[in-house]
Amino acid sequence: MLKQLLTALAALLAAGSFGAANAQEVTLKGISSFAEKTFYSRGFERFIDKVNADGKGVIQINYIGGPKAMPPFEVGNALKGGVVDIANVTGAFYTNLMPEADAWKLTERPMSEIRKNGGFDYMARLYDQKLNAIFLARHIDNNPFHIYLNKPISKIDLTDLKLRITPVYRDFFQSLGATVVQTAPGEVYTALERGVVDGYGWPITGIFDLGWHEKTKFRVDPGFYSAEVSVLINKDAWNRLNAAQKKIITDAAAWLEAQAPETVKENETDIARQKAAGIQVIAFTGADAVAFRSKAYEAAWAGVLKQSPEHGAKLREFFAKAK
Ligand code: 173
Repeated sequence: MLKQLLTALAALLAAGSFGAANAQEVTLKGISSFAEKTFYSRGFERFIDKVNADGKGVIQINYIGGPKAMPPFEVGNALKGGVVDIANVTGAFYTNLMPEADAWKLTERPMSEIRKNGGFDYMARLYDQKLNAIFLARHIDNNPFHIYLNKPISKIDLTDLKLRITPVYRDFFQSLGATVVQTAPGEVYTALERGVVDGYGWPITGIFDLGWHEKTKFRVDPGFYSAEVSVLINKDAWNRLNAAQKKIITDAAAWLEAQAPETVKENETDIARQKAAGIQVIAFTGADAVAFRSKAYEAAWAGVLKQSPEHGAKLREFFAKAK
């Protein structure tokens, strides 16, 4: 009798008709706004490997790929509409939907603190309202941006220079007199090669991934801000998950975000690699460095406040260094 019951139960489970849809393995469609296997995709790829290992028979992520599959500035829209379920993307790439997301670059406190001081919850509400999404994990932090140039500068002035940007750098570079042109990362190499731009903004890591070191003469120090790349999930996709599926995702997300401080080691590796590649450092030091960095933050916060006065003021309280 018991044996018969168990056989019947096994048949039901195999047919997926037991416990309705909840017992079935769910597959989420995942996309990265950075090229596959390059620095800013690697954390997401580790996250996918973990979910797919821990989630066998429960939840899986089908990794569609990077910008070859979808233009990076479209990823926010695709996530919002549920065209993709889970995305690796930085706030600057979806400012069309949520200008406040670009303020992540201005955090001067660790994410562990921002998750406690109300800043994370404040942002989470904006992700809910504006992007129909849940912010799972920031895997890039402590990773400064820099100006890379092919023409030297001797003072903090970018007049007569044409620089490749994303929203990350716009206000700061323009405040220093630069002419700016926005491109996806995939277009930077060609823009440099053709002399369409005299330089570009990019973090300290990753310029080797797409070969830009071949077309880069100078890096300007110090760096500024803290690059943010994060894993987001569409809210409807999230709401369809059962408790076990959600747990696999949230555990992997916490695991991934906990690794973000290790970005610092990669910063050091790429600084050495840039030096070995012959990239010269134009260093502003002392009071110049202080002025350079405070200009960077002032210009960016002014930009955030202009686009979103109320939320911007709150975010500044949560994100900026305590005075
Ligand atoms: O320069 C960029 O494309 C950009 O905005 C960015 C943001 C985070 C990480 C790497 C690049």
